[in-house]
Amino acid sequence: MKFVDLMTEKDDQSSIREAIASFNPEIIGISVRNVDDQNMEKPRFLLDQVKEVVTACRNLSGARIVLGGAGYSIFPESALSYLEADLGIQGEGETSFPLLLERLERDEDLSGIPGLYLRGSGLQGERVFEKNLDRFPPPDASLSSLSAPGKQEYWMPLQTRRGCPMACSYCSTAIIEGRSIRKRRPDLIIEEIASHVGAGFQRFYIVDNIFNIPKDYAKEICQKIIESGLAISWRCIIYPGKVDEELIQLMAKAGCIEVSLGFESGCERMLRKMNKRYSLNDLQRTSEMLKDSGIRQMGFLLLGGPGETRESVQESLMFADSLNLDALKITIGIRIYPYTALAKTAADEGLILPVDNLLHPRFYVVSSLRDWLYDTIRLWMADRHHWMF
Ligand code: B12
Repeated sequence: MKFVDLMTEKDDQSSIREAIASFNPEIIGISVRNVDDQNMEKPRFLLDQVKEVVTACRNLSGARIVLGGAGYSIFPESALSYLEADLGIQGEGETSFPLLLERLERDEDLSGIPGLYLRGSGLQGERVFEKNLDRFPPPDASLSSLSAPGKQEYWMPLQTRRGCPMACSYCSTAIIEGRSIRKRRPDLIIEEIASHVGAGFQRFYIVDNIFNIPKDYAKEICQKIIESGLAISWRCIIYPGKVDEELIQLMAKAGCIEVSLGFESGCERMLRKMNKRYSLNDLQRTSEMLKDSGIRQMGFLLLGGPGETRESVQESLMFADSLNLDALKITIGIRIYPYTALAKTAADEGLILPVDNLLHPRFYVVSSLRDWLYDTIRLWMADRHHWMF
């Protein structure tokens, strides 16, 4: 087996050529993380780069090509057909991929494999969200192609739980990870961190879609990191409001130095429209607690969605100003993902056809606000250097 990290390789084509020549693989798995960059003004569709990778593999080898990854999982059928790979696994790879390899090796029928798609024949087996994540081995650090000198700078990804019970109107996470929360045992997480620390890594990015739900579990992880004495720094994504003083203090003590705070709007009415389960008061409070504990906060605004008006935008910008943000990322127009409330609204309003597979990015923006939004945000950003979009 060989692992090729095209994010760090200088030349995709020669890396693929060398890897294939070195051991003549029977199966090639490709992880498709991003389909596009969610940027409405100058959208970048990233699957054409992936297609080049698929084509290179095809030209150099007779191996079957299997797709997977977060981006792929949102569009299991359309991405498979666009990329012209052979198979794809939607969602978790740990159970289905080995099962697929086993069946292929024995030349057996592939039906029933959870989340498996065959190009042209669709889904082969209903998806399963594994309840016991501790059954899975931790990521094999030896497969990482990271070279020693960069270790100190690198934010090693770390996952503590999967699934999201929230139902934000525009979000695709439930399609990727499911709605039920599945947690890993905290002592196993500490073991994983310790092994990375042993290999020279000190910085971690907790890639859970939301770190602070459930709150008690988040506290337990922080507590265990503190008890372990591991001197690490980490960042994570938190859901506003679902925090208390104790959690924020524990996070700071455990090494959390920055959180992403996707509050998305500073208008109470818009928060309800997005199906957010926090209020502006909750947000204010979260931001204050973070400031008091010395954790940096990176805010996110998502402007132009259903119900947005000039007034609600102004409210959001003023509200963002009132928080203690170290940085703010503003997104204008919301990328429409399949099976979301936003997709339904967009179809009802005739903005997209109900049959659109949405693989090529489509954005929701209140059309009368589009140009005004860009002008307004540029104006506000002129003297706010910590804002970006
Ligand atoms: C954490 C996260 C981030 C962090 C990343 C931190 C880091 N150092 O990695 C931050 C906040 C920085 C970030 C930024 C962005 N992100 Co982001 N992010 C996520 C999130 C929440 C989790 C990703 C993750 O690491 N999961 C944990 C790992 C273990 O899971 P996984 O990679 O999916 O792998 C599993 C399976 O997919 C499968 N699998 C994976 N590969 C393969 C391969 C094969 C062959 C098989 C069989 C299976 C398989 O098995 C694995 C284990 O079960 C996802 C949403 C989500 N819930 O997945 C969005 C997500 C990936 N991000 C997304 C986007 C768009 C972005 C940004 C472009 C946003 C922006 N406008 O700036 C940037 C781009 C950053 C970049 N350079 O890529 C989108 C991508 C969709 C799209 N439209 O392309 C997602 C899906 C969110 C969404 N909107 O739906 N992100």
